[in-house]
Amino acid sequence: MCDTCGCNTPDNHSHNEHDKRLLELHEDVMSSNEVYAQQNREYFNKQKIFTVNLLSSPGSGKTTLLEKTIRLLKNSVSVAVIEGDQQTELDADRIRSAGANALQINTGAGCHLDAHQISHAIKEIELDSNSLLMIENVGNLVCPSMFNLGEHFKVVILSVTEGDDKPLKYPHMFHAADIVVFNKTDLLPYVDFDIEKSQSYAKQINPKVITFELSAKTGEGMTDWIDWLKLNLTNK
Ligand SMILES: Nc1nc2c(ncn2[C@@H]2O[C@H](COP(=O)(O)OP(=O)(O)OP(=O)(O)O)[C@@H](O)[C@H]2O)c(=O)[nH]1
Ligand SMILES: [Mg+2]
Repeated sequence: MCDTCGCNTPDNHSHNEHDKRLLELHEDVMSSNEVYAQQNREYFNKQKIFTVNLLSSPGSGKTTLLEKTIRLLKNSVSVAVIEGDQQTELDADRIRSAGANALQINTGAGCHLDAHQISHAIKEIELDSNSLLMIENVGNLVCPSMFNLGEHFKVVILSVTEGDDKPLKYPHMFHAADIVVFNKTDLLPYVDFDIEKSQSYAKQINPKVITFELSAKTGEGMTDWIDWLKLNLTNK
């Protein structure tokens, strides 16, 4: 083993060579992910399955937003959820209780879902044509942004307890976002979070981003989010 970097190549290897190998490996992983993502997207388009990928830090309210969305939509559209967590089936159980079909992926040490995992999951879970598929990614604002799953939109959820500076501090995530949902607005009176400032930071990173403000807990502001989903479902 190399004493300098700890890799399994002989200890006299050049570190330029080592860096080059790491770069090649990274490119292989990303290009293989893109192939699966493209296949997933073709499947979603063919079956008219509108697919959103929900990303956020742990606890910002992804599952709560999914539960509320399912309860509001399940009588008019077929909804399924793929849940990504390092461990447990807890979120998938919550989704089933809300009335939707759910499949849990446990990533173990992995910090994100990838398109290959989704390609297996969509074979396992029963998806109807003309339906809505929501994917809850593993909670963190870093790695999930790098992996395209074949989804139509990436939705980043930022809760008002996290600090309004997050778009500037995690620019890759907010650059990848199509939508930013500001959640837990019921807590605004109790925290120092300037929504307008945070929106302007998100638009500074990504001028095309669409934003919603809501409380998944009280339901306030949910109408705009639900209308946006319905509009995209009918356009599929
Ligand atoms: N006050 C308030 N609490 C909320 C809201 N949305 C979610 N919560 C609470 O925030 C906590 C975390 O919510 P979850 O929905 O589990 O968050 P998550 O993003 O799915 O968490 P992970 O899957 O662990 O990343 C729970 O205690 C929720 O009840 C909201 O709009 N307002
Ligand atoms: Mg969750």
